[in-house]
Amino acid sequence: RKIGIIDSGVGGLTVAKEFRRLLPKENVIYLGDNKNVPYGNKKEEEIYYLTKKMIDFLIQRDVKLIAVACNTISSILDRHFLDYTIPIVSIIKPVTDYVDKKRLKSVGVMATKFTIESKTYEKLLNEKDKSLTVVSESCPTLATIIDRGDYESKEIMETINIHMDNILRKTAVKDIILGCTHYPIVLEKFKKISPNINFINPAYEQTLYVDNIIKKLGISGSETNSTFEIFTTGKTGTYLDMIDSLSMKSADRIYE
Ligand code: DGN
Repeated sequence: RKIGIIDSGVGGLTVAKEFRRLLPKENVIYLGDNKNVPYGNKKEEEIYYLTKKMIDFLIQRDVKLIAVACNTISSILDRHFLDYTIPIVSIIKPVTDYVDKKRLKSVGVMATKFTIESKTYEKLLNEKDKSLTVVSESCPTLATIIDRGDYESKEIMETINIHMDNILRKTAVKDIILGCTHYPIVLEKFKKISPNINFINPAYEQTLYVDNIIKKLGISGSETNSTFEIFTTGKTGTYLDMIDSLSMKSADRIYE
Protein backbone atom coordinates (compact mmCIF):
# COMPACT_ATOMS: atom_id res chain seq x y z
CA ARG A 1 0.00 0.00 0.00
CA LYS A 2 1.01 3.61 -0.55
CA ILE A 3 1.87 6.65 1.52
CA GLY A 4 -0.49 9.50 0.67
CA ILE A 5 0.55 13.13 0.85
CA ILE A 6 -1.95 15.98 0.70
CA ASP A 7 -1.45 19.70 0.30
CA SER A 8 -3.41 22.77 -0.69
CA GLY A 9 -1.32 22.87 -3.87
CA VAL A 10 2.09 22.39 -5.32
CA GLY A 11 4.06 23.46 -2.20
CA GLY A 12 3.78 20.01 -0.64
CA LEU A 13 6.24 18.77 -3.22
CA THR A 14 8.92 20.07 -0.83
CA VAL A 15 7.60 17.37 1.52
CA ALA A 16 7.23 14.72 -1.20
CA LYS A 17 10.85 15.36 -2.09
CA GLU A 18 11.96 14.35 1.42
CA PHE A 19 9.76 11.24 1.36
CA ARG A 20 11.23 10.16 -1.97
CA ARG A 21 14.77 10.87 -0.80
CA LEU A 22 14.60 9.29 2.68
CA LEU A 23 12.08 6.49 2.06
CA PRO A 24 12.88 5.31 -1.48
CA LYS A 25 11.13 1.95 -1.01
CA GLU A 26 7.73 3.55 -0.42
CA ASN A 27 5.13 4.11 -3.14
CA VAL A 28 3.95 7.69 -2.82
CA ILE A 29 0.69 9.21 -4.05
CA TYR A 30 0.33 12.99 -3.86
CA LEU A 31 -2.78 15.12 -4.10
CA GLY A 32 -2.67 18.91 -4.40
CA ASP A 33 -5.84 20.98 -4.31
CA ASN A 34 -4.61 23.64 -6.73
CA LYS A 35 -8.15 24.60 -7.66
CA ASN A 36 -8.75 25.89 -4.13
CA VAL A 37 -5.30 27.16 -3.15
CA PRO A 38 -4.55 29.20 -1.00
CA TYR A 39 -5.97 27.61 2.16
CA GLY A 40 -4.15 29.99 4.47
CA ASN A 41 -6.79 32.73 4.33
CA LYS A 42 -9.88 30.49 4.50
CA LYS A 43 -12.19 29.65 7.42
CA GLU A 44 -11.90 26.39 9.36
CA GLU A 45 -15.16 24.84 8.04
CA GLU A 46 -14.01 25.29 4.47
CA ILE A 47 -10.53 23.90 5.15
CA TYR A 48 -12.17 20.92 6.87
CA TYR A 49 -14.55 20.28 3.99
CA LEU A 50 -11.84 20.51 1.29
CA THR A 51 -9.43 18.35 3.30
CA LYS A 52 -12.05 15.68 3.89
CA LYS A 53 -12.55 15.40 0.14
CA MET A 54 -8.80 14.94 -0.34
CA ILE A 55 -8.46 12.34 2.41
CA ASP A 56 -11.41 10.34 1.09
CA PHE A 57 -10.00 10.49 -2.44
CA LEU A 58 -6.71 8.98 -1.28
CA ILE A 59 -8.33 6.37 0.93
CA GLN A 60 -10.07 5.04 -2.18
CA ARG A 61 -6.61 4.66 -3.71
CA ASP A 62 -5.19 2.23 -1.20
CA VAL A 63 -3.14 4.38 1.15
CA LYS A 64 -1.82 3.05 4.46
CA LEU A 65 -1.11 6.48 5.95
CA ILE A 66 -1.64 10.10 4.98
CA ALA A 67 1.03 12.71 5.63
CA VAL A 68 -0.48 16.18 5.73
CA ALA A 69 2.17 18.36 4.09
CA CYS A 70 0.15 21.52 4.59
CA ASN A 71 0.73 23.42 7.84
CA THR A 72 -2.63 25.16 7.52
CA ILE A 73 -4.48 21.82 7.39
CA SER A 74 -2.27 20.44 10.18
CA SER A 75 -3.53 23.30 12.36
CA ILE A 76 -7.00 21.73 12.52
CA LEU A 77 -5.97 18.09 12.95
CA ASP A 78 -6.39 18.07 16.73
CA ARG A 79 -10.12 18.66 16.21
CA HIS A 80 -10.88 16.73 13.01
CA PHE A 81 -10.32 13.39 11.26
CA LEU A 82 -9.71 11.60 14.54
CA ASP A 83 -11.94 8.64 13.64
CA TYR A 84 -10.03 7.38 10.58
CA THR A 85 -8.48 3.94 10.82
CA ILE A 86 -5.25 4.91 9.05
CA PRO A 87 -2.78 7.40 10.63
CA ILE A 88 -3.21 10.99 9.45
CA VAL A 89 0.06 12.68 10.30
CA SER A 90 0.49 16.39 10.97
CA ILE A 91 3.56 18.24 9.73
CA ILE A 92 3.59 20.44 12.83
CA LYS A 93 3.84 17.83 15.60
CA PRO A 94 7.16 16.21 14.49
CA VAL A 95 9.00 19.52 14.15
CA THR A 96 7.84 20.68 17.58
CA ASP A 97 9.23 17.41 19.03
CA TYR A 98 12.51 18.22 17.31
CA VAL A 99 12.67 21.76 18.73
CA ASP A 100 12.00 20.33 22.18
CA LYS A 101 14.81 17.79 21.79
CA LYS A 102 17.22 20.54 20.77
CA ARG A 103 16.41 22.39 24.01
CA LEU A 104 16.17 25.76 22.29
CA LYS A 105 15.40 28.80 24.45
CA SER A 106 13.58 30.62 21.69
CA VAL A 107 12.31 29.82 18.21
CA GLY A 108 10.60 31.75 15.43
CA VAL A 109 7.70 30.48 13.32
CA MET A 110 6.76 31.94 9.94
CA ALA A 111 3.49 30.66 8.46
CA THR A 112 0.17 31.55 6.85
CA LYS A 113 -2.36 33.75 8.61
CA PHE A 114 -4.51 30.74 9.53
CA THR A 115 -1.64 28.70 10.97
CA ILE A 116 -0.38 31.59 13.09
CA GLU A 117 -3.84 32.61 14.32
CA SER A 118 -4.61 29.00 15.26
CA LYS A 119 -1.61 29.15 17.65
CA THR A 120 -0.97 25.45 16.99
CA TYR A 121 2.81 25.83 16.90
CA GLU A 122 2.80 27.86 20.12
CA LYS A 123 0.48 25.42 21.89
CA LEU A 124 2.46 22.31 20.95
CA LEU A 125 5.81 23.94 21.69
CA ASN A 126 4.80 25.40 25.04
CA GLU A 127 3.05 22.20 26.08
CA LYS A 128 6.47 20.57 26.11
CA ASP A 129 8.46 23.51 27.43
CA LYS A 130 6.61 26.37 29.09
CA SER A 131 9.70 28.56 29.20
CA LEU A 132 10.37 28.39 25.44
CA THR A 133 9.83 31.76 23.75
CA VAL A 134 7.89 31.30 20.52
CA VAL A 135 7.92 34.27 18.17
CA SER A 136 5.27 34.02 15.48
CA GLU A 137 5.06 35.94 12.25
CA SER A 138 2.05 35.72 9.98
CA CYS A 139 2.94 36.06 6.29
CA PRO A 140 -0.48 36.40 4.63
CA THR A 141 0.75 36.91 1.06
CA LEU A 142 4.05 35.03 0.81
CA ALA A 143 2.69 31.58 -0.18
CA THR A 144 0.55 33.11 -2.92
CA ILE A 145 3.46 35.10 -4.33
CA ILE A 146 5.69 32.01 -4.36
CA ASP A 147 2.85 30.01 -5.92
CA ARG A 148 3.02 32.27 -9.00
CA GLY A 149 6.25 30.49 -9.84
CA ASP A 150 8.47 33.49 -10.47
CA TYR A 151 11.07 32.68 -7.82
CA GLU A 152 13.40 35.48 -8.88
CA SER A 153 10.78 38.22 -8.46
CA LYS A 154 11.65 41.31 -6.43
CA GLU A 155 8.35 40.89 -4.60
CA ILE A 156 9.51 37.63 -2.98
CA MET A 157 12.74 39.20 -1.68
CA GLU A 158 10.89 42.28 -0.44
CA THR A 159 8.21 40.25 1.33
CA ILE A 160 10.71 37.95 3.04
CA ASN A 161 12.73 41.00 4.03
CA ILE A 162 9.75 42.65 5.72
CA HIS A 163 8.83 39.49 7.66
CA MET A 164 12.41 38.77 8.72
CA ASP A 165 12.69 42.34 9.98
CA ASN A 166 9.44 41.97 11.90
CA ILE A 167 10.32 38.69 13.54
CA LEU A 168 13.85 39.70 14.55
CA ARG A 169 12.59 42.99 15.94
CA LYS A 170 10.30 41.03 18.29
CA THR A 171 13.08 38.71 19.59
CA ALA A 172 16.56 37.99 18.26
CA VAL A 173 15.90 34.30 17.52
CA LYS A 174 18.58 32.14 15.89
CA ASP A 175 16.27 29.34 14.73
CA ILE A 176 13.17 29.84 12.59
CA ILE A 177 10.68 27.17 11.49
CA LEU A 178 9.50 27.60 7.90
CA GLY A 179 5.91 26.73 8.82
CA CYS A 180 4.43 26.71 5.33
CA THR A 181 5.15 24.23 2.53
CA HIS A 182 5.98 27.00 0.08
CA TYR A 183 8.77 28.66 2.01
CA PRO A 184 11.46 25.95 1.59
CA ILE A 185 11.09 26.43 -2.18
CA VAL A 186 12.82 29.80 -1.75
CA LEU A 187 15.08 28.75 1.13
CA GLU A 188 18.06 30.31 -0.63
CA LYS A 189 16.31 33.70 -0.52
CA PHE A 190 15.73 33.38 3.23
CA LYS A 191 19.38 32.46 3.72
CA LYS A 192 20.58 35.34 1.57
CA ILE A 193 18.60 37.84 3.63
CA SER A 194 19.51 36.27 7.00
CA PRO A 195 22.65 34.18 6.63
CA ASN A 196 23.06 33.66 10.37
CA ILE A 197 19.65 32.14 10.97
CA ASN A 198 19.11 28.37 11.10
CA PHE A 199 15.97 27.79 9.02
CA ILE A 200 14.15 24.59 9.95
CA ASN A 201 12.19 22.68 7.28
CA PRO A 202 9.51 20.56 9.00
CA ALA A 203 9.36 18.14 6.06
CA TYR A 204 12.49 16.35 7.18
CA GLU A 205 11.17 15.69 10.69
CA GLN A 206 7.78 14.60 9.36
CA THR A 207 9.40 12.03 7.09
CA LEU A 208 11.39 10.49 9.96
CA TYR A 209 8.26 10.53 12.11
CA VAL A 210 6.26 8.67 9.44
CA ASP A 211 9.09 6.18 9.02
CA ASN A 212 8.84 5.44 12.73
CA ILE A 213 5.08 4.92 12.59
CA ILE A 214 5.16 2.52 9.64
CA LYS A 215 8.03 0.59 11.20
CA LYS A 216 6.12 0.24 14.46
CA LEU A 217 2.99 -0.87 12.62
CA GLY A 218 5.01 -3.28 10.48
CA ILE A 219 3.77 -1.70 7.24
CA SER A 220 6.99 -0.32 5.73
CA GLY A 221 7.27 -0.64 1.96
CA SER A 222 9.90 -2.75 0.23
CA GLU A 223 9.54 -1.74 -3.40
CA THR A 224 12.70 -1.78 -5.46
CA ASN A 225 10.96 0.25 -8.15
CA SER A 226 8.67 2.38 -6.03
CA THR A 227 6.19 4.65 -7.77
CA PHE A 228 5.42 8.35 -7.36
CA GLU A 229 2.03 9.50 -8.59
CA ILE A 230 0.66 13.03 -8.52
CA PHE A 231 -2.98 14.05 -8.68
CA THR A 232 -4.07 17.68 -8.83
CA THR A 233 -7.42 19.45 -8.96
CA GLY A 234 -5.64 22.08 -11.08
CA LYS A 235 -3.20 22.02 -13.99
CA THR A 236 -0.24 19.65 -14.32
CA GLY A 237 2.12 22.25 -15.82
CA THR A 238 2.74 23.86 -12.45
CA TYR A 239 3.92 20.48 -11.15
CA LEU A 240 6.38 19.94 -13.97
CA ASP A 241 7.89 23.38 -13.33
CA MET A 242 8.12 22.78 -9.60
CA ILE A 243 9.63 19.30 -9.95
CA ASP A 244 12.21 20.91 -12.16
CA SER A 245 13.06 23.73 -9.77
CA LEU A 246 13.30 21.31 -6.82
CA SER A 247 15.61 19.08 -8.92
CA MET A 248 13.34 16.12 -8.22
CA LYS A 249 13.05 13.02 -10.35
CA SER A 250 9.78 13.42 -12.21
CA ALA A 251 6.65 11.59 -11.15
CA ASP A 252 5.65 8.40 -12.93
CA ARG A 253 2.22 9.82 -13.63
CA ILE A 254 0.57 13.20 -13.22
CA TYR A 255 -3.23 13.36 -13.39
CA GLU A 256 -5.50 16.38 -13.65
N1 DGN B 1 0.34 24.63 2.03
C1 DGN B 1 0.00 25.73 2.89
C2 DGN B 1 0.70 25.62 4.25
O1 DGN B 1 1.69 24.90 4.41
O2 DGN B 1 0.23 26.29 5.16
C3 DGN B 1 0.35 27.06 2.30
C4 DGN B 1 -0.35 27.40 1.02
C5 DGN B 1 -1.66 28.03 1.21
O3 DGN B 1 -2.64 27.37 1.13
N2 DGN B 1 -1.68 29.30 1.47
